[in-house]
Amino acid sequence: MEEQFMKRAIRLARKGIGYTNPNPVVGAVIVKGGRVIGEGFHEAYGGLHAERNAFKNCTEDPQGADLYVTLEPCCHYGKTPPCTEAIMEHGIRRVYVGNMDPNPKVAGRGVQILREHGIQVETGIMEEECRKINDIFFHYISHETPYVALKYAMTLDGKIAVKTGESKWITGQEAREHVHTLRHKYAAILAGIGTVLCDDPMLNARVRGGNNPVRVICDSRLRIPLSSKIVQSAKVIPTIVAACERTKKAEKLEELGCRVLICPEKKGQLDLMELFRALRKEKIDSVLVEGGADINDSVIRTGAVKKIYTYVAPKLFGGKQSRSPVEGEGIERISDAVMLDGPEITKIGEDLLLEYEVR
Ligand code: AOF
Ligand code: ZN
Repeated sequence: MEEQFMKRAIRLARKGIGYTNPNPVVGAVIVKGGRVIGEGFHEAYGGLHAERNAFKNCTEDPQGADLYVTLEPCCHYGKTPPCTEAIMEHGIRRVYVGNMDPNPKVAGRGVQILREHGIQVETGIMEEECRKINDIFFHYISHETPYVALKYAMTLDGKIAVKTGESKWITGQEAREHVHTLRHKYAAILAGIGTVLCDDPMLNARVRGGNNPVRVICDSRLRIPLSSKIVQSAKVIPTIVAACERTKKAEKLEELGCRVLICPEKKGQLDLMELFRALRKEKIDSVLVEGGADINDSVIRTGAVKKIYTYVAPKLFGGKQSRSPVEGEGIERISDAVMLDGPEITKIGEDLLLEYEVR
């Protein structure tokens, strides 16, 4: 029974994915006499928390009811008053919690306050499933870098382009559409200047009602063309051009709506770790890297990458000169490999999506 209602709360929470960053996604279900009498989720950043939405949607008096919530109720005054107060005011008898809230402002005190007021609290209900929907939040709240994920599409022989450089399209229509749901989930999308010069992409999230990620272009020498689609749309979609020095062109880019962010250089290249730190300071909780072979290698070597999404197309390209997803210098020993856990496998149209966690 407990699992059944928590599962429902998780399903509700998932509806908030992409809309709540950098806050968590949270779902809540109110149950009385074995029946659901109210439910809600955290719908958007700055909006009501899941618990308060569930109370708002109650069809009966929740006095004496049980509350199922995927994340420990908050006990702090943030953009909204503490949920612990709403729970006590409505006379909830018992609270079932998925995850404890790692936010230092809460961190166990939400549960403690409820118990001190005579409310029975059970914690750790479907903990792992609840944690999974908030992988970004859990990382963000306790690190000085965002949650970084890498995404690429390749053929079964591990190529991301044919030898002439042509790379459109590797995967089928459905997989390409799926990428847009990823872009919607992440607060920022990172690409290198090479990708902009080669493909002139938009890097937006083309899903109905979806949120566009902030576009971050790694462009140490400010080579991005003023006529590129990204620069031309920078007044509508937030765009950061990360460079190592401010040249005259920076002003022109700013006039067109870009933000030019100056990052330190490391071994002749833009220091990606410093870029990640700067993004985190601006409350960007997650970055999806959609780069080419070189930037993919550079971000992996920062150690900041937590997740890899690989789309595999049922095709073979062959060719020594056809590029692969991660290039750079490479390692000398197998024991130096970046190790991954997974995969979680989903078939999307004719392609496979493999999701790995970096160990
Ligand atoms: C949410 N939604 O449903 C719950 C949250 O910025 P605030 O004031 O909305 O507070 C955000 C914090 O509240 C968040 O980091 C988390 O610790 C806690 N719980 N947050 O956005 C919710 N229950
Ligand atoms: Zn709250």
